[in-house]
Amino acid sequence: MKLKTKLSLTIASVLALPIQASAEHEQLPTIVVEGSAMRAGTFGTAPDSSGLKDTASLLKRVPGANVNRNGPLTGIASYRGMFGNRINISIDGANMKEVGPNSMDPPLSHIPAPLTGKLTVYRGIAPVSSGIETFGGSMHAESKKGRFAEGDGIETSGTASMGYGSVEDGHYGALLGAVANKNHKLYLSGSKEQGRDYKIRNNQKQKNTRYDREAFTTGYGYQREGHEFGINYSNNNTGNTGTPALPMDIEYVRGGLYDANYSWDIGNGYKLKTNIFYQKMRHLMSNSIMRAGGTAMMDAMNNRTLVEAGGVDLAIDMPLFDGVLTLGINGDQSNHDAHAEMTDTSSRNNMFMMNGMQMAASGNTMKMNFFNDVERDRYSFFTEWTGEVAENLSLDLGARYVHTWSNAGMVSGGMNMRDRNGNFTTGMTDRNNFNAADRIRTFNEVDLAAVLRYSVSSNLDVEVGFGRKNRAPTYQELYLWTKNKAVGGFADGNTYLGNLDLKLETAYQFEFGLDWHTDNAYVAPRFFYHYVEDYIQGIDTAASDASTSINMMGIASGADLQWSNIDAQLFGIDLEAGYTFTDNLRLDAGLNYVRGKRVNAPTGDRDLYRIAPLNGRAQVTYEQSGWMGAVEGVFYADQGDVAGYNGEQKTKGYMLLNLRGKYEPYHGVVIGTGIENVLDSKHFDHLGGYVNHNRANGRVAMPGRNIYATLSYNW
Ligand SMILES: [Cu+2]
Repeated sequence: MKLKTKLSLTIASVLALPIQASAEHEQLPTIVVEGSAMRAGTFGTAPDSSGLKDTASLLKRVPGANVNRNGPLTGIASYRGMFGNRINISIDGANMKEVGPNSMDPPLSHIPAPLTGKLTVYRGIAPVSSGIETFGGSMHAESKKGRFAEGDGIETSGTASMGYGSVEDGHYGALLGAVANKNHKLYLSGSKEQGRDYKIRNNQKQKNTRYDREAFTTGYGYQREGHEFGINYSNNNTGNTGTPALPMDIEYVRGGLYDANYSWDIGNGYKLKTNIFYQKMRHLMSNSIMRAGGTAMMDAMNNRTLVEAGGVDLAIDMPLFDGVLTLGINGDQSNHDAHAEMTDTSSRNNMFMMNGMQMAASGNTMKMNFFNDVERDRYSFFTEWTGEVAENLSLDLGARYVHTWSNAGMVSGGMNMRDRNGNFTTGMTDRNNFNAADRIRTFNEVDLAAVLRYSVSSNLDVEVGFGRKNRAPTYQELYLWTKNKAVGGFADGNTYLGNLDLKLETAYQFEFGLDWHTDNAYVAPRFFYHYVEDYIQGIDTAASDASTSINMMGIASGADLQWSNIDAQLFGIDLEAGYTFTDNLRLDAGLNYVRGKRVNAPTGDRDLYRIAPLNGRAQVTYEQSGWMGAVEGVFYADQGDVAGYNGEQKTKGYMLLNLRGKYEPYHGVVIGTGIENVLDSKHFDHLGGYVNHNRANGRVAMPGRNIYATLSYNW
């Protein structure tokens, strides 16, 4: 495709060579933004230190993207106001499922940053080929896997990295080694990260932010003229790790992902790609490892969860007209279980008892399965054509069909409430209703995407895109049978009730982008407008009021909200710009704005929840062969456009100053250092949650000043 070649050539000429050279010795994942003007490495050369452990943190540097941070390792990807399940994320080609019903382990947390090789984000309307439901965007992370040998002999390659951050007294270390010849490759890696509660300002600490994780990956690769095969395993063992924005913390997340892929370049433009994965993970969360759960202050609570999932992808490329036609099928299946235990140790929560009396002095344990035998299966096929329709005019056209089937088993347990006479109620209304209901749900979706790119001149490209994307409700949104806070990391401080009557969401998307670039400057704004039919959001309903209504003394204690369908629109702009002053000195900047509103709201409460305020960043980089230094300013505006329905709190704007440096004393050895939040000021991230999932506690504060140092060696 002529246009694409031209584009990449332009990008290469904008790129100063030292950036490219240093990128290959980067201890960090390379950020690739598909369909974007973002110059490789512009921001990636000096990411913040949290990006050294958590891949999701890197999204803050991607135009339009951000992170909903519920904990140090719990970063939920957000793109243009959409987040969680609305974004398709794959890890090594697998559409991984979370084991935590409250997204304590979002997919990007599976492989730690030091072992992540590449993070790809599709800018604008994601192609249908990039995943099963690419409703709000699509992202792919790939783990590092070493290299095949270039010569005839056996070669080794690898990476070793370590780092320290003062703000949480945190450290990490990672080692990957590969031995390979031209055809075979074996690799093995391991990593460890650990840190304490981070400091805010003046040595105050933010509770429940310590972390502890070990990971390892191993795999084998084979390649021969036209054939490439790989089989990989990645294991995550997260130990006691805080999630301050959620009601509990992580005791552990353990388990692994197996994936195998094969691609065959048949010739004459024909290509075959296949991928298969299997995943099994276990998780335990509780409120007694970092909080007062299990004491007279707070009843003990824990939740044991399990996920088992697998999937298959197959795609064939073939030439058609002046382009490539891709036909593909995808399918995956996941099974979820969550069994909670609550032990009555406190008279403060009034969790079990009535009249302020404790149920049993010794503590009474109640068991309950929130999700039992939940299964969700997706079957999908797609076709996509990418090619040139006229001189300097390229077109991507795609269509995808998805069939989703889900079911949930019978549940047991529930609030052992006593009735007015002091007898335990046996017939919990919520449970009985749920068990009596038909719980099988199916959804059929047709996604369409059309993106037109026109190269007006050697300096200006224009992109126009239209899309229709769908998302079926999650199992949590459908099957949360009694009021609870396990809602996919929503972290708004409310309790929710699921809804078996949910319809799927349909978004109509429009995109308009300009990319102006010369040899030493670029400006690339993107405008977008999304209209979402049946957007799923919490509403105060009769059912939510009635949930767990059998309470003591006949006082209603319903769920705050129930998942329901409304209509919504999201629109905004994200922009990236830069200027190269000399071969050594350049400026890069980004600006993001998104507004999300309910359509036809019955009251004045229109704003959607967890939308990042207007924000931007600018970085001046001085780079010479061997070293670089950068001054970075980050700016977030006040966010006053907050959701009323769930009591979202406003946040104040802030600015951060960061200084970073990097030095390469020998080829492959990189020393990095920097100071973040130089002024040690105290701020609140609008996309963070509330301390202990309680709005009365206010928001989780962001880290104070952090001095960090890293060392890496790549060979
Ligand atoms: Cu959890």
